[in-house]
Amino acid sequence: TPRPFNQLPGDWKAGWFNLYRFWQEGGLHNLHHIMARKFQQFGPIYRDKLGVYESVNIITPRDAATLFQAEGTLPERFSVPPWVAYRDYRNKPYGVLLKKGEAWRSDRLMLNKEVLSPQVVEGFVPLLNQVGEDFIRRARAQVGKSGREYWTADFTHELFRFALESVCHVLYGERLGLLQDFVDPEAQRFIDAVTLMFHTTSPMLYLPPALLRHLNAKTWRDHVWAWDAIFSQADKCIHNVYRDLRLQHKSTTEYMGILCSLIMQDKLPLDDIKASVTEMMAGGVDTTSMTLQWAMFELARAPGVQEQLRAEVLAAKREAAGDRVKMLKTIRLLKAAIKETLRLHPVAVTLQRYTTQEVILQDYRIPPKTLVQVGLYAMGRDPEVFPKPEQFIPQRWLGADPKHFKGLGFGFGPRQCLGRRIAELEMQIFLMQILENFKIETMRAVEVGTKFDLILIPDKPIYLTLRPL
Ligand code: HEM
Ligand code: 2DC
Repeated sequence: TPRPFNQLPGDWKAGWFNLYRFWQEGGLHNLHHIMARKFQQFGPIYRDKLGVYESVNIITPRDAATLFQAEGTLPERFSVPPWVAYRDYRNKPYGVLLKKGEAWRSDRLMLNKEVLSPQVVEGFVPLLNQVGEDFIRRARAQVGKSGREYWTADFTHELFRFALESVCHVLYGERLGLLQDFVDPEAQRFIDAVTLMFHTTSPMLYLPPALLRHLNAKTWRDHVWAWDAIFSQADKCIHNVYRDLRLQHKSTTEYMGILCSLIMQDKLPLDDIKASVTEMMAGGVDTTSMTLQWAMFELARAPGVQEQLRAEVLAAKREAAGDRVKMLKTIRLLKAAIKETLRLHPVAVTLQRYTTQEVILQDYRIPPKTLVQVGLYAMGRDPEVFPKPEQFIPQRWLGADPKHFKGLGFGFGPRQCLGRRIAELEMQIFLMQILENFKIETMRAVEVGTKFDLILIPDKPIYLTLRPL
């Protein structure tokens, strides 16, 4: 018979002490390492408590499968307290990110049709392709300016602008012009606000929202400033589209973007549309840009793999006569390389679900309403799950071994990442274009680690070189 819940291993009895030690050890930026260490210490399941939040942590694909297969139709994840506290403080509506129950489900089903469904998603390809082409043009201009045959830089900010330009093109059907020499200071402010919002979330992650609202600490004030900037900029973009639509400045023949479709469908109240579109605009900056940066870094360190990908892309291009939609159907290795990047460098350190019924994990009975976390970072680097985990081997995703509940970078099921298809297409198209035009290089000796800043990011700047082929 399965073992009782209270026999789970772990040092969960001292929640506040844990939180204190966490601060002391600089754990704030090392959540992923601390989790990996606890799996080493306690085995594949442990119980934990930080501040007021208790959780059960798992690492095997098998347990992840058990958890997700029992999640039901209204899955709930850990809802980030400072994000909730901000919306309550400013009286802002929740979007799908923070909604629960039926309210979440009805919004999410409407959004899925416009953001995830295969027919609609195909329409994003030309929009994302255009932004990618501008990045290539800009990179060539930078090579020209450098007076050398290449462009070496820390691409963080270039990629932030690329990512925001991309997500806004599909959301609003309009270009912001972030890949030109002159960058609108308001758009730049938005980018900085999203980074600051993530950065100020992590120190407040395990404090209860009620406490947060009474806190007048600098972190909270910065956090409020950041969300204010995010909401006001998104509001301007949304308002512009709304106005153009009413004045019929928009042609109705071509695809006009996600927001237009949502407004014209008229099935969601405008406030709910605005809340979720704002979340998508903010969610579309650091996520794809950091993943692309890691992907280029890994490809630079594995020139053999890079050549294989380039060969695949060039062959696909010849076969499809340059048609991107057709190309996207044949670039299996490139898609695997993105999965491999997210294995080593997941954006989310964990996936979480509240159980709704009893589940058995590692032969322990987990009661309903327990927060269970899948240690995504730890799983990606566990040699039991991925042999030679430290090596970047996209082919492992194409082989015969089972991939069951291993590729979880975007989460799972009805609550998985809403921006998944946008993110995947954006990254596939970007990498195709880079591989067609440039060789990616880096100084091989430099080791780059990972830092938890709510999302996982590089712990030092990554310098990459783009060299025209
Ligand atoms: C949720 C990852 C890009 C918007 C999530 C979740 C993960 C994730 C792991 C939680 C899923 C779960 O609990 O099962 C990523 C990664 C990205 C990315 C790895 C890029 C490499 C984006 C983009 C957008 C976006 C581009 C916006 C267009 C969202 C939203 C949610 C979400 C709104 C909450 C969905 C809900 O609760 O219904 N993402 N994301 N993400 N993501 Fe992403
Ligand atoms: C952070 O312990 C660590 O995709 C916590 O685009 C558990 C946790 C809960 C929710 C996760 C969060 C972590 C990391 C960032 C995620 C978030 C859900 C969505 C969000 C993974 C793992 C993200 C980055 C969204 C953000 C949209 C937002 C800017 C409006």
